[in-house]
Amino acid sequence: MRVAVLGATGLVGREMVRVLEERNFPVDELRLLASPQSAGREILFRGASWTVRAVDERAFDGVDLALFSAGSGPSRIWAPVAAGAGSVVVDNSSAWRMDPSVPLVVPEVNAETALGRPIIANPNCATIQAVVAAWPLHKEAGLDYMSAVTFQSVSGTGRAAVEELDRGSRAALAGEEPLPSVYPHSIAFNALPHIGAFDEEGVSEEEWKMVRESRKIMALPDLSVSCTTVRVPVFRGHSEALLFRFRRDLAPERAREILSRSPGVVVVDDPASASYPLAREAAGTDPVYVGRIRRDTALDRALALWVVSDNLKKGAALNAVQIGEFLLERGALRP
Ligand code: 11C
Repeated sequence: MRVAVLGATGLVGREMVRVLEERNFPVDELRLLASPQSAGREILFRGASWTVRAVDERAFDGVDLALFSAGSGPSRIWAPVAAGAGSVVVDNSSAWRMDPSVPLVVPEVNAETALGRPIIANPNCATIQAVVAAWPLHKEAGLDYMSAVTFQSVSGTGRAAVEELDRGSRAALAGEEPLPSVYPHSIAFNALPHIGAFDEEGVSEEEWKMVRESRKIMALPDLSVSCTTVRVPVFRGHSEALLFRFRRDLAPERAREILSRSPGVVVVDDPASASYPLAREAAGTDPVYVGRIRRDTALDRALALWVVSDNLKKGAALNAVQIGEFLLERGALRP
């Protein structure tokens, strides 16, 4: 199997390489691709050093699976080139997500939609963990409303933001005023209700991703979704306060039982012993952790949950590789 990673030097690209290795994906040749500025860097894979090369028109020749995490602009240019060369593209940018001809895939929810498609979109990290938790409960009780308030780590923005949190925290502790450059305000010891640009109604891009992508992945076009997305001073791992309202009553005990045997989910839910999902414990791990499962204090037939996952793993690289694994299992990749 020839596998390409476009955007190989970015945070998600590097995680893709690690996840391919960790899961023992059958890679015979790994083609690490990036912009010309990043070409020549070396990345370790299975104990050997692989050189990053600049992406060009021939870069995807012979490639079976191309994992993209290079941003929307490069994706729009290179996904058709890779697909034209016969590769299956799994794209982590937002370029193709809402294109009706492109499936938006979370394997635990809608893996089958990926079959036979040249370009497959990997959803936004905050959306993935919400739908992994929502889907098994929807199948039981019929989801009709979802509210989400997110607490998203800086690694969702990229390496410069990780450095900004580190620098800003040190500066603040030294009694200096941290100077932000990535975010409009200092992220150190702060919470910014601002992820992506705001539209004329004041809704942010990240909030629209939660609304639109959840509907598309779960094939629930009429699902009502409320959302506020917030950036918090956490390095890795997104947390979400979710509220699901169902058509039929669903007891918290039953929801816990269903989630405990749902793929990709780990229930951590014993508030009496201060046991609930935490970003620092989720960081570097695969599952979507769910806890604080309880009836909502206001709405009938509604449950409140606390859902945490590593945004670079299940929220990005792992989900993309799992799509590749599903295609491989179904014989939908060449060789
Ligand atoms: C964040 N969710 O945490 C974003 C990162 O559309 O894939 C991922 C952006 C995307 O800032």
